[in-house]
Amino acid sequence: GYPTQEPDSVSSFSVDAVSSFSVDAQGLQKQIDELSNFSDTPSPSVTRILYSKMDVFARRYIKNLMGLSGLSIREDAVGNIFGRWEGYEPELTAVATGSHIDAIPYSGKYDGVVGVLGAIEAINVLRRSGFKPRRSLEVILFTSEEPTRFGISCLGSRLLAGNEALMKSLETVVDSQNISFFDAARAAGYANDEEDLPSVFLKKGSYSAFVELHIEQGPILEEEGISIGIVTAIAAPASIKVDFEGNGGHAGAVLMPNRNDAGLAAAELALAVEKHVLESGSIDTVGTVGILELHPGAINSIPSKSHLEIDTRDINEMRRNTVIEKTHQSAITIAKNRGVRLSEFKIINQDPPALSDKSITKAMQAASQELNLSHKLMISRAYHDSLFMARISPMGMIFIPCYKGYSHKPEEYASIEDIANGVKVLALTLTKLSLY
Ligand code: HGY
Ligand code: MN
Ligand code: MN
Ligand code: MN
Repeated sequence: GYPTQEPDSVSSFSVDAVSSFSVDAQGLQKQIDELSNFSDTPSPSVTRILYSKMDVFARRYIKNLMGLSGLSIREDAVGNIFGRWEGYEPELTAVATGSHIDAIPYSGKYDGVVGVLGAIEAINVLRRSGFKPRRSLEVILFTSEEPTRFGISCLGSRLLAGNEALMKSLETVVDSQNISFFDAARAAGYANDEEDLPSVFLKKGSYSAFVELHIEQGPILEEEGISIGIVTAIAAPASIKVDFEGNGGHAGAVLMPNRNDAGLAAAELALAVEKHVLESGSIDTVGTVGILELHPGAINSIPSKSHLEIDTRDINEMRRNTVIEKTHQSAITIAKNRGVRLSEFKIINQDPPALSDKSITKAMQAASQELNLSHKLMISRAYHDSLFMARISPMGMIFIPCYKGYSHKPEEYASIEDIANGVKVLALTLTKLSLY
């Protein structure tokens, strides 16, 4: 890994370069605003779903900016986009940075975007400062970090990290309109069929480091008035899909003893998730039911089917797995007591946490110091593409404050000053990782 005390080639560059770092804050703000217009819902909300028309337009917008920054562009079969600045020792493994631009329904315009537009601006800052990369630098736009369309989070980075099971599941997965993954990918100009997928896998050691700039999506930095968060670990996410089935029937005519209400079974399970999370005894255990659908969805018809999706996480993998096991037990008990059928209890993903690479967090601390920016070590409770890049490369993340920690809603906001600070720390960190 990166040496803890910097070789003089690095420290000499970074000390005097810092003064010449200039972020085009106005231009960056304009890009953030323009990109947010590629949305299926009205401003200030952003909705940008994998392979939708808006997603394709936004991808074009980013590729254009990458081109203007002199990056050579390649796209893989699922639409991960790589913009490369060749270093003067191109045979060395490259340093990569990036994030995502897809946005869940009615969300904001900074989640992910700050780490893509900010990475491209970091390249521009380095070019303006006369920096020459030793290791090539690569900006990555990851396909579909959000689970919205096919229920799979970090689809692009999971494949880059070589997830065979995911590759298999893409052959059969369909979205809520019954469109298959490959029909959607083909329509956006990407993969035709499963033969195209293995080429997405990156070999271990493809990168000497991967770093991601992202809004904190929590309130700590803003509350403590700290400019930069340096992530030490990313919490372990899991998602579960559950279906209950009952007889349904007339909401007036069927007497209570004769009912097996799939909707109430789902409601009881949702509260059981909360109970099992709170039983963990740790503030780091979280869980919610973000999707709850009732069929037929008529006020005077007893739900004959219910579909719920559970998101539970913890920085401690064992505690998170205990919540999953207890939830599964509760689902079985609730189904028995209510005479409904538990027709599906499917764990979609149950991922371990990821630890940041110590040498990268040290480089980030040095960069923040040299830029005179207050900073602190912290964990990420949200997951990111970094969680999967950590499986094939040393990883680190830079956080910037966001308004009241709001995220995944239109009120999401980060000031251009905070974004510019993040861009400078990213740029300086990239020089350190590229020069050693
Ligand atoms: O849900 C998450 O943690 C990420 O923001 N998609
Ligand atoms: Mn998100
Ligand atoms: Mn994100
Ligand atoms: Mn289902």
